[in-house]
Amino acid sequence: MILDKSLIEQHNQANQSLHKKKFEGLSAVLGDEGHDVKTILEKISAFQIAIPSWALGTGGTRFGRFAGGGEPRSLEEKIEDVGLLHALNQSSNSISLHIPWDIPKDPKAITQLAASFELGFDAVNSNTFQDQADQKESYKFGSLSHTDKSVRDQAIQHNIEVIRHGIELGSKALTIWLSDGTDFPGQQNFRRMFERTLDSIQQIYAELPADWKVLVEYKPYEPHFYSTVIADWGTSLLFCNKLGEKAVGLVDLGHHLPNTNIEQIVSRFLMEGKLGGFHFNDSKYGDDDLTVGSIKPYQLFLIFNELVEGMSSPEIKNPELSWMIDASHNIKDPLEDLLQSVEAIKIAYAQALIIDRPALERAQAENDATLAQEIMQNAYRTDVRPLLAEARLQAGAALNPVGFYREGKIREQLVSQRGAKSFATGL
Ligand code: LRH
Ligand code: MN
Repeated sequence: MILDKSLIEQHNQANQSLHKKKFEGLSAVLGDEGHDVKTILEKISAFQIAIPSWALGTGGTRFGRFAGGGEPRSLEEKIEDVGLLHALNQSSNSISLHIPWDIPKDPKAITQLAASFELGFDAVNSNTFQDQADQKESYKFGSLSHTDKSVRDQAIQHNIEVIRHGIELGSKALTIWLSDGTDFPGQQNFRRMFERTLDSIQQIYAELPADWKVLVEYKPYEPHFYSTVIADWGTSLLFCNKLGEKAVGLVDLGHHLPNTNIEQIVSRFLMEGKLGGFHFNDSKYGDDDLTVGSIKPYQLFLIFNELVEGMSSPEIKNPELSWMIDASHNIKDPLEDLLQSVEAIKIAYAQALIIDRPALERAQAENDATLAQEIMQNAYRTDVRPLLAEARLQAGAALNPVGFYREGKIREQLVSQRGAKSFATGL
């Protein structure tokens, strides 16, 4: 669906006066606190988040899936939906594809269609966690770590094929999330599984173009429930250091055991110059893939505090990061959910940008934990949403994307175009 920009102007007209009051009030306060609001707005506008091609339809669990209707039936319609999100928030200018769920049959046409929506392609994702209908070897007992060389070779070839698709689309990174693992003690030798996996990824690494990265995503469990080859950040970093400078870690917020200090993991990866990017989502228990900031918004703020501190520090030499969402929508409208997630990520970024860093460093030097918390939470408890809205307004996007989406009855229009039972590939 191509959005008529004049509708966005009408929406902004109707919401302008209240927005102006909030924005001018906040800008005055931030100015008094010594912040350069113009620079903050530029940073907020420049911050773009990639949308996962596998999260534009309704997700589900093994217990059920409740389709919401009007889902994209093809990669072309998925690009249209991401184009719609980007038109509403001017903050989602790329798509992360998952192969083979979204194979670009005509890469030239797909790239042109994406460009017509001002979209590009972020990391491409391989998939050796499912058996495809026409597949010769099964991944039941693993893929890149499999005991059988012919299975490993098949998985290696798949990843090389994914790189080729990415090159045709202008992507610059391959994401490897390896589901390989075991369900029972004694089922496999941990060291041999690691060594086979390293050898396999080294063969994939050798096929990476000079300006590409491989993002090594870790996850503690699921689909295996006793061990996972790449289970935690330490193992991801081990692989990255053994593979080479193109290999960097991918932090999926849902891939941590309860109460893990993720912000410290981010600080460690940054310190080593090995932080490649994020799969943003939120969770209360496991890899729940919920709306970003819906459960633990303070943790997200603390993660962005490490990012802003690290990325502005001359000591840190870290490559450019891939900012991506990885979510699954069981009950919410997928597009509303993604709009809320992008907003939550940018809220955490903006809050981290207004932390009084010199004062915080002084409090840290004086071991004044009380003052440090006051400084951190002054930023966290500042409603920065008028900054995001102003950045959208200046970029020609909607002051209130979810409000516009509902007022415009966008889902109803998609259902009338695509039908109530249309089904999107993905999770
Ligand atoms: C695994 C994961 C991975 C994707 C998949 C869709 O849980 O986070 O990033 O390949 O979700
Ligand atoms: Mn992920």
